[in-house]
Amino acid sequence: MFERRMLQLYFICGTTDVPGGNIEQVLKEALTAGITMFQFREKGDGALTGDAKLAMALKLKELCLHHQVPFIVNDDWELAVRIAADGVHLGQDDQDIKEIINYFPDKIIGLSVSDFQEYDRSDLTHVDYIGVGPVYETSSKSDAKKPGGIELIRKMRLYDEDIPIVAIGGVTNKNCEPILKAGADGVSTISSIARSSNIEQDVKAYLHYYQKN
Ligand code: TZP
Ligand code: MG
Repeated sequence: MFERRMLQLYFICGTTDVPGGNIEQVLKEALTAGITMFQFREKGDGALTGDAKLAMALKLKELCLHHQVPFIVNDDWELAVRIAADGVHLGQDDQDIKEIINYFPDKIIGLSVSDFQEYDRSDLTHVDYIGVGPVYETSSKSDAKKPGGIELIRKMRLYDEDIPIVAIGGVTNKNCEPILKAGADGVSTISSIARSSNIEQDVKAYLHYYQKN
């Protein structure tokens, strides 16, 4: 069951996002340090497929379960159903949520929204949170749209005062404060954790912003 605070530090990762390739080790460290949600986003050149992807998803789900952190699958809703993940995150061009909602009773559903046109054409009936971005430039998504900056978050929050928002794209623990002040409930990141040389320190620096507010 979704809770808004789960969005505070939402780590997204696939095997190809990790230099050296040890996603399990990275996730273990990130969970121990206090991430609040995890999304398995296995895509792009060299990504695992088939049984190897399934086996990795099961291992990562197990790690999340141990830390009581929701495990979300990006795009691949059939995999999410098959392994009884805590939820699925879909993009604008992925499966229509209405058609699969019956497979996700009481599960978490996230949707990517990069601008107001996308917001307007999205049916948010079953959506628990929206991922809004990119806020800043990102090198983790090849087809990312133009960054909308803090203004995108501020305007989205005014546009919908209630929907849980997690900001994405180029976020680090050095630039997250204005994003949260602009009305995001949390931030999501790939590279600032996957490529961190000190995951514990970097995760704690993010969480610090919630402790002081
Ligand atoms: N959607 C919009 S930007 C992005 C996704 C998946 C990539 C975010 O990666 P990073 O490394 O945190 O900029
Ligand atoms: Mg997608």
